[in-house]
Amino acid sequence: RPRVLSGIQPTAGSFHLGNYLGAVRQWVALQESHDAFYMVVDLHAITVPQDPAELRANTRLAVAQLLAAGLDPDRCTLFVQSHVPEHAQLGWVMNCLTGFGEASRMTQFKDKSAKQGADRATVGLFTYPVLQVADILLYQANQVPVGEDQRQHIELTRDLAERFNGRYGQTFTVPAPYILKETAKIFDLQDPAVKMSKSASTPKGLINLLDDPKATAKKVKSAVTDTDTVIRFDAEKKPGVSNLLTILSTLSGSPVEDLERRYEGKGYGALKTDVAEAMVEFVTPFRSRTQEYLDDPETLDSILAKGAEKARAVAAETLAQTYDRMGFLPAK
Ligand code: AQP
Repeated sequence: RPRVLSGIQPTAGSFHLGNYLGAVRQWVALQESHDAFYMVVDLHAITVPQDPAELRANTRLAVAQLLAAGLDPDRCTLFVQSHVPEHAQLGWVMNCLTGFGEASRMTQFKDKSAKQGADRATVGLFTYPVLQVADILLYQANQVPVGEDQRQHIELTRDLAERFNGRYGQTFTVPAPYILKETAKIFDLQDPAVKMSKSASTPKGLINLLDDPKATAKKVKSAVTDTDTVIRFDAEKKPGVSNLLTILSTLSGSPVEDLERRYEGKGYGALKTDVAEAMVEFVTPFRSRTQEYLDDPETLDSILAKGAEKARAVAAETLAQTYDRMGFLPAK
């Protein structure tokens, strides 16, 4: 079975709809056909300041949401990044292989550091994409299921894998991004020109999966559309309507063309009502399943312990081979 690897941050509060449709939904599907490794990336979370108690709670919350979304620990390896020390170890090796200019060209860093102010952004935030390279290469992943915003980081991963292989001999699998066109980028409901994001979106434009379903329905109903009246997919001219069509199509399983036909002659109100309904139908059981996992921290921790053990077996082998290729003396 080909291998996939991906990660998600332990965000305060909840995953948002972009995280779910852009990434986690694919993770659930891929565990059936792939040897799948998924992790909560707490090492990445500390690139911005974190309160320790909150980080701990948010890490459990992230795991609970992944299980509620449908990850099955018998079908995939689910773990927490800091439980596998090889991430930080290979991260250092990759740092030493990355050009400063190369890292400086990462657009996510440019955006995020600009928002935080250059003096407040940490070196960790700067080298975050390089740690991500290590995350992927440790598992010899063939594919990386992510949203469009991660494409540049996967490109960097490919470059560094090829560079290392060229310099020291074939060591790493060169991974490909796995980005579904339809859901590669879910947009802010209030500003459909920008991606839905936990840090950039306005509260009204961001759908958090664990919000009260009534609030979610309200946000959908006040989504920004356009002054036209036709319900048609056109990402450039009708970004708001197209975003709603994408959301409904993915949640309901109906192709966008079928939806266009269904709403012929109908107004935006009808579309919004149905998107709101589909959202409520999805988030209601998601919320209760998440709560069930949170109420049982022992089960959660034992899932993570098993996941870490499986992940470490793979990661340790890759790291040992990497160290050896580079000329580090073996520890006797
Ligand atoms: N709007 C989106 N559309 C499609 N995919 C998205 N992803 C994030 N936003 C969208 C994908 O979700 C996965 C996890 O991303 P993350 O760990 O970076 O989560 P996050 O930090 O909560 O995501 P944000 O909101 O994008 O963070 P900020 O505000 O920091 O920019 C990834 O595969 C990502 O592509």
